[in-house]
Amino acid sequence: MGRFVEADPYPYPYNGDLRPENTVLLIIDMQTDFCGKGGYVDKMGYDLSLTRAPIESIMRVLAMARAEGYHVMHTREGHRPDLSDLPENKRWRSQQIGAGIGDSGPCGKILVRGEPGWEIIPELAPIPGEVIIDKPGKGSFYATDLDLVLKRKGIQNIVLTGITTDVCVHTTMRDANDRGYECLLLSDCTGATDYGNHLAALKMVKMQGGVFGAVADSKAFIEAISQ
Ligand code: C5J
Repeated sequence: MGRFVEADPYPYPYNGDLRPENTVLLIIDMQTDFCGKGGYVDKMGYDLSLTRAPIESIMRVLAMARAEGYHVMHTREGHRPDLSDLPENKRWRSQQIGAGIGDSGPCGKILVRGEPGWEIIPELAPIPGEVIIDKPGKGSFYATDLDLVLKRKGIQNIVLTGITTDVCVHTTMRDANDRGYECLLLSDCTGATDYGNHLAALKMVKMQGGVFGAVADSKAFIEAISQ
């Protein structure tokens, strides 16, 4: 029989083995720096409504995942206060667009661990028992213990949400897929700094029979896990 989410281009997961024990809701970088006033994305001059768009849908999915006993994990992009883990070229590029990583801004030092802008927004704050992964890069596996934690918990399915669709969410999804995890991206639970890039990122997943996994919306996911 199995349990499936109505998804594109195939019902997810491929084997119908969708259970709280083997599935994680991964919420990527829902930090003030990426969707709050005065944060990194705001300083770069992008439209915050695009990166704030998924907040309500993620809140609904999160509430259901918690109620049904699914694993929940959060990531935060950020650097050590001494910037010793910040590549020089990443810093230089951020300075060119007026949002230098490590520079002081309205929400403290941009993308620096412990600063107000680096915190996860209150609406989606982790609760005790939920794993938080601190990452210096765009992908959630690079220089973190995410893979170890997933393996220790016996997780096979990763349901991806958060921001931004085309950068941290995509990098994480591609890497997770290469590692053999079965991935689902929730289209209304993610957003990008450019709407065209958001749509393109969703489309890329669905090529080649689901080259990185599948795409569904939050309604389909909630329906599947609340059956
Ligand atoms: C970016 C992210 N866009 N969380 N980070 O720099 O996608």
